[in-house]
Amino acid sequence: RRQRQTRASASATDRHEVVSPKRRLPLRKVPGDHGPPLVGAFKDRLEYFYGPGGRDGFFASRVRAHRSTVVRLNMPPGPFVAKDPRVVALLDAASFPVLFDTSLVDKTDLFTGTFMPSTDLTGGYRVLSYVDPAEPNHAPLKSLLFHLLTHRRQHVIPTFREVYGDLFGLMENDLARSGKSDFGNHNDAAAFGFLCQALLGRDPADSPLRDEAPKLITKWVLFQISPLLNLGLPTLVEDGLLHTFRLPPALVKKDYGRLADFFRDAGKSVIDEGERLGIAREEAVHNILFAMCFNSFGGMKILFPSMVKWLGRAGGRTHGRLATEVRAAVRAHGGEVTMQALAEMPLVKSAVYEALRVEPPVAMQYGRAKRDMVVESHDYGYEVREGELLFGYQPMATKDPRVFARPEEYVPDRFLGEDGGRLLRHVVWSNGPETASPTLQDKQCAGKDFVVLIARLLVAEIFLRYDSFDVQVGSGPLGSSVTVTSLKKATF
Ligand code: HEM
Ligand code: 243
Repeated sequence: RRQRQTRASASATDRHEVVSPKRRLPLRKVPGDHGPPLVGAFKDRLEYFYGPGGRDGFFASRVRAHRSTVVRLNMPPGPFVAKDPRVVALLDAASFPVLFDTSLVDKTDLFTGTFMPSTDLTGGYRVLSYVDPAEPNHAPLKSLLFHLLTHRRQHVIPTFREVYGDLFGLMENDLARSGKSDFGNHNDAAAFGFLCQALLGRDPADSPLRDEAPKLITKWVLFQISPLLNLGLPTLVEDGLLHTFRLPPALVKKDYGRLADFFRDAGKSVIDEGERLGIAREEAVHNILFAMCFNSFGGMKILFPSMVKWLGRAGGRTHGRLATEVRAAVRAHGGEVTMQALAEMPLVKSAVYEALRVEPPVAMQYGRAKRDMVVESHDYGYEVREGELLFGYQPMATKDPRVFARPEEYVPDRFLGEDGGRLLRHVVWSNGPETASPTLQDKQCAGKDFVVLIARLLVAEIFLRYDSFDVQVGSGPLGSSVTVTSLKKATF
């Protein structure tokens, strides 16, 4: 049977290397066990959410106990939300990328992990994020989202500058009044306004949604992923309710309807394009809604505070280098932020990649083995059977000490130069290497380039306006909560 197994090596960059005999490593059975039914899942869930080391500690303790970075364990939520919590966890940079190889793993309905939220929350449709590339609607839907992200490309930078310029104006007012300003609240409002104006040419403030969309969306997101979140409620309430049962979709139906009405109207030209691609108008509506509200708004809600946190903590010397670089590049382009000016900001680029490495905004990815195979880590090959669920915890891949020096540190210039560039393929926030682009055949994030662009725009905007700034950081259910405590206006 050895011959019929496929060997998946993660450090592999091409098909040739995947089966390269050079990488034959000693075989090892995946260590760890799932414990008895129900009890094992329950114990792992409690440790994951409420254990002393938190989520990171949960995985690190398994690696220590079994002296292995590929282990069996149960992932939350388990019963009664998920049918089967058992996974083979990939906890290093070498084994993780097997999840990107759609010839080896099936991604059907695995977007949120071991359970899929009710399609009642998405207009009755299985939206693209849950669809495997082998399904016939994957390619048309992904094409539609590429269109959504590119058809108004000339509006992205000016709209971003206008909306996020206003955000910093509001934050300056807060600071003048009370000495601090919460970034998250302002970011929620700005993110949705920016997305709709840039990608659809419509300001939600001038629609029946008024300024309510961020609240409606946040609640709707909660109804989908509450089984995965630590909301800081009393343990018995939170675990006994939110992690054990699904919240009834009927309770957000009205909110969802208002969002759908907005996109049905504001998205007309994108929906038209969907029709040309063979996508029914209603299916396009709900896919556009999901891409804008879950993927894009949800992503910005996690990534932008994370960017501000790591930049803020990086300190004055780094701020000075960034401000110098950004202002020189913008001056060289007639005082405008352009794609060309951004291309001439190597430190900004590196600082963005480094934030995406040190804190990947979406930490967990899943894929089901399509056949018996050997998953290769650095030192061992692990036998995996067809049908087993593979799970990757991305922070342990992108902070693998075998790949990255000082892995836990935010090193803004890490990716500069030739040596830095060689590390980029190990940055995998987008469900693929940073050196690759999403295609119609894979599950790499459709928004990859857009996300990197707007993160660079955020850094550029900050350092055009300010020489330096300070932050206070706390944690929230979806990423960091960041309070800005000073903004030092640009002096050069
Ligand atoms: C897929 C992360 C923004 C659209 C993914 C996946 C990840 C991810 C990890 C893979 C999920 C999986 O299959 O396991 C992020 C992060 C974002 C972001 C961290 C922001 C910070 C966006 C944006 C869009 C988008 C702006 C806009 C269209 C998608 C879509 C997929 C996807 C459509 C599924 C791709 C496919 O089916 O081939 N994203 N994303 N994402 N993302 Fe993003
Ligand atoms: O702790 C966490 O990582 C919380 C986020 C759970 C996300 C569920 C799984 C979603 C998978 C990929 C998502 C990609 C995005 O485009 C944006 C995520 C926005 C989450 C609100």
